Amino acid sequence: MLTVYSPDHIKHHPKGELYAGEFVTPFEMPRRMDIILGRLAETGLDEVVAPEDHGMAPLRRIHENDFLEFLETCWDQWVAAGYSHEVVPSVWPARRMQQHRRPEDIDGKVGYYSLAAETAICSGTWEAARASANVALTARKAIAEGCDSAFALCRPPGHHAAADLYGGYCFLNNAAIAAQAFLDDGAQRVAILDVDFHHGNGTQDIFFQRDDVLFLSLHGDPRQAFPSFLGYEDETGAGRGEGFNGNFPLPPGTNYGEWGRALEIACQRIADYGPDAVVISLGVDTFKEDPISFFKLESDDYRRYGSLLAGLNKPTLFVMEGGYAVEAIGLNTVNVLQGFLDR
Ligand code: OKP
Ligand code: ZN
Repeated sequence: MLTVYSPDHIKHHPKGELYAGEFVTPFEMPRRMDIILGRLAETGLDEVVAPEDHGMAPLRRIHENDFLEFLETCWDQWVAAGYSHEVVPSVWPARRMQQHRRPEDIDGKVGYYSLAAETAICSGTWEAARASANVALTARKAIAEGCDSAFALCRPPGHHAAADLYGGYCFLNNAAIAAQAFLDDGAQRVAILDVDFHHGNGTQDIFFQRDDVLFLSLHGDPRQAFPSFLGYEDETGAGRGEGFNGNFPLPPGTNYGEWGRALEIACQRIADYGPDAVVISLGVDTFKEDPISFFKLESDDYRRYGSLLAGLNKPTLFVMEGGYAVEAIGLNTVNVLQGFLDR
C-alpha cells in the first residue's frame, strides 16, 4: 500500500497544550510520525512518497474562505498584537451572546474560529496543516488513478475541524477534503468511517445535510469524552441528509468485543449504501494504553478490524487522525493496514 507523507508536519510544533489546568507537552506530537514511519519500514510497507501541492481550491470546497484566511494570517496577527507566546483562545460566543458577530481583534477572532482551547497555533501551523491536506489529496488521487487503497499519513489530524472551526488538534478536515475530491472527480457516493476514539464532529457537521456522503463514527460517548457536545446517537442527519449520519457512542472500558460489534453494524450500513469509495478516519487512540482515552483495544485487534474493512471490497483511503500511546502508535496503525492487505 502506498503511503503519502510530508516532513512539513514538523512546522506545527506547539510547546504547550492546556490540559487539566496546566500547560503540558502536547499529546499530539511530531514524534508520532517517526514511530509510524519506523513501523512501515520494519514491515516492508515502505513505499512512501511526498505529496503534490493541490492548491487552495479543494480546501475551499470544504472550508469557509474567511476561516482559511484566518488560519493563514493568525500567527502574524497574534504577533502584531504584541503577543509572543503561542495562540490560545480565551473567549467564546457562549449561550445568549451574539454568535455571528465578527470581532476585529485577534483574541476575538481566535474565539470565533475555535471549538476548544487545548490546540495552540505556532508560526508554522498553517504550512503544516496545508501539507497535511495535500497528503490526503495526493493519496486520494493515487486511488483515483487505480490503487485499491492508500495511506495518507496526515499530521496535524483533521476530523474535529468544521467548515469554520479548528480545535481538538485539527485545522483542516483532511478526510472531508479528500471525500469531496472523490465526488468532484466523478464519484456518486462516498462513505466516511471514523474509527478514532473521539467523535468526528467536524466531518459530521460538514456533511450533516448531505446524502452524497455517509458519515459513521464509533467513539467515546460524548457524555464522558471530548468533544463533549456532539456525537450522540440521535444525530442522524438533516434535510436530504436524514439517515446519512450514524453515531455509535460507547462507554468507558469498551473492548474489541463490543467495539467490533459496532464496527460490523457500521460496515453493513456502508455495504448497503454502495459507495464508490470509502475514507477511513484512522485514529488508534482506541488502544488500551492511550493516555487520554478510555477504550480497551489491544494491538492484535487492529489487524482483525483491518481485515473487516477489506471485506467491504471498495477503494479505501486511510487518513491518519489520533493516537497518543506514542510508542505503540506504529504497531497499531500498521496492524490495520496489514490486516487490510491480508484480507
Ligand atoms: C484529537 B483526536 C481529555 C481532553 C481531550 C482533546 C483531545 C483531542 C483529540 N481530558 N483533549 O480526535 O485524536
Ligand atoms: Zn482522537
